Amino acid sequence: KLTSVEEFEQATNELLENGAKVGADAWQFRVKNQTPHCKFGEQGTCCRICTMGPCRITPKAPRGICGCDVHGIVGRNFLRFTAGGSATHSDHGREICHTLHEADPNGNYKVKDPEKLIRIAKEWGVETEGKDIYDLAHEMSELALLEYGKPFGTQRFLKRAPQHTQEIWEREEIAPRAIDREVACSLHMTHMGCSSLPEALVRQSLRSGLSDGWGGSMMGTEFSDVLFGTPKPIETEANLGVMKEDEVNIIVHGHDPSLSEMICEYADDPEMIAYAKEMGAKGINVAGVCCTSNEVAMRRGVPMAGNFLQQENVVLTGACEAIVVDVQCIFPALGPLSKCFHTKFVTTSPIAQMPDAEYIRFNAKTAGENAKAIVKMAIENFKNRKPELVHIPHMKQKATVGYSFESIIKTLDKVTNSQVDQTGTLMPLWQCVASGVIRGAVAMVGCNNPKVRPDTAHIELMKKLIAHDVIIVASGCSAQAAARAGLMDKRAKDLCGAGLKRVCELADIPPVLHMGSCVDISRMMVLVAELAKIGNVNISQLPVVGCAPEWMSEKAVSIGNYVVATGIDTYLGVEPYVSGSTEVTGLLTNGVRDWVEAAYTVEKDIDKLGDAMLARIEEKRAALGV
Ligand code: BF8
Ligand code: SF4
Repeated sequence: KLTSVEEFEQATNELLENGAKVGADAWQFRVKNQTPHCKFGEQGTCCRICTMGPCRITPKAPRGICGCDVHGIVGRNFLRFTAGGSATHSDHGREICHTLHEADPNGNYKVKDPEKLIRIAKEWGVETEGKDIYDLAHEMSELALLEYGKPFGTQRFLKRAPQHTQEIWEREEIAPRAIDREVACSLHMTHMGCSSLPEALVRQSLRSGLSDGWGGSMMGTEFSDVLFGTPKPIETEANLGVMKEDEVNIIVHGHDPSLSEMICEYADDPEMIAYAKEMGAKGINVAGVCCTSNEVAMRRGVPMAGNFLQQENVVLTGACEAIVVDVQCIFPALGPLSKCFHTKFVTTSPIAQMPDAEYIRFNAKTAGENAKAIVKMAIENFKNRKPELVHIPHMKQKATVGYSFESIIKTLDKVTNSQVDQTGTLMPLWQCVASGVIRGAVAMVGCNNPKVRPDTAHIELMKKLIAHDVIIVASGCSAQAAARAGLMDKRAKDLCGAGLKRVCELADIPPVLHMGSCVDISRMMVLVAELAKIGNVNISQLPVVGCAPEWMSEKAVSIGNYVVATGIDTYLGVEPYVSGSTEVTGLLTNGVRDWVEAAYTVEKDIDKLGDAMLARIEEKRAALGV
């Protein structure tokens, strides 16, 4: 039985009551103070990139002081928004490359998947024969870091795309060069007195997005796998019920597995467990929030406490000894909120420093000591719990996660039958799609957002799609919504149409496959690229679409841009701030199709959004003649 959104909300309400006892604030209250939002902001029609302004476009004032029209202003804002996301994902990728540089057989970070490292090295034309794996790791990390600033050429991983896609990127001049260059170029283009032509701004938005998806994020994913292991199917649990009343609860939150992996290592350390027992707890329980949770769930089966909009809830349980964060999607609210309880709010990165936190600066060289200090701090905090404030909603679901591209291939080999002799490829998946047993696939991704009843869009859309024999690959907070609802439990096959149900049974998979964190949307890019190759079609011909029904962050727009630029139609349930310009809106929802064979659809009505995706999938099938 699925857990319903009503049940999620009931649990949240109980937690808000718990918080009221200690005067805790929460996003549910702050939303009220911020509504209605500024119309200029919502439509993207305010410009504040120079101090002649800020300029706001109205019917009476159709141009800024410099003469820029609304299309230029909206386009520039959109490009800056994208560049923020590309920079963020790619800088996460860069941190991973630095961690790879620290890899040492006797140090904190090891090479857990040497085969994958060798595979990528060969792909990049690096000599591997007779080389020590750690020497190779260091060499590869240096090459990877050069992808951020090399003066010439485009991203190395673009070659993974089908020839046709690569030709489009060349033809349209959107093949991303050095990653930092695309971000800097975007900021340059949007400086006062540079680009105000919507076509130019949207084109650069696509290129900047591509530098993320096929550059920084892809390196983030690939080298995380090299360091921490490539995910394989693994059992875990999801929702707040994974927190334990009688154990030290450490919540890891953020994105970079370099931190969370170390915390998990030390939480498993017998010495630490003994210490926790000495302090009166039965043990140490690590659970996750946001993408870092996806990272450790995919590789270790660490339970998922919740997604973005549940981050305050973990503290509101009164049972969180420490919430340890690195970068991205962390509410600054966690500082003051933790002070209402006994919780330690631990920041660890110079990139994300916040008031009312304990700052333990984490870096690759001292990672072991840092992690140990944090785990110890949490253990020693157990005694400060106020039993009268402990309230853990007993609600959780089982989930099978860990579907990296590699493990999807392995899983598919199980459904291989006599007609399909190509094991180790996506041929079985292609045949399921071509025969219509599976109608298509939807990549469900992105955040949740108070503008949409949280998690409803994710869950309702997934239920609708699987009932129509559409398989789901999910990542980020969307994946966590699915897991908390129970859609990653293999038994969710009973909610599928007959075709998808059969595939779930044969392959022994849930109908919603967890592919990881948001940087791991790069795994989905590899998946569609390989599927197109094996089907001998273009990516844009596949009955596949992307969907971010509750997105909120700049990163999500960067993702949207690379997904569209890869030839995949993308459906949004929240408006990117572009409605103020007919030209920019026209380009994004239609015009870019002439460049990259795909475009955006924005639809706030969730039911209509689902229908639109299903219709698109069927259109693609009809065009393919399957
Ligand atoms: O990168 S889905 S709220 S946690 S931005 Fe953030 Fe959105 Fe969650 Fe991960 Ni992605
Ligand atoms: Fe106004 Fe132009 Fe300056 Fe923007 S760049 S704030 S539109 S004067």
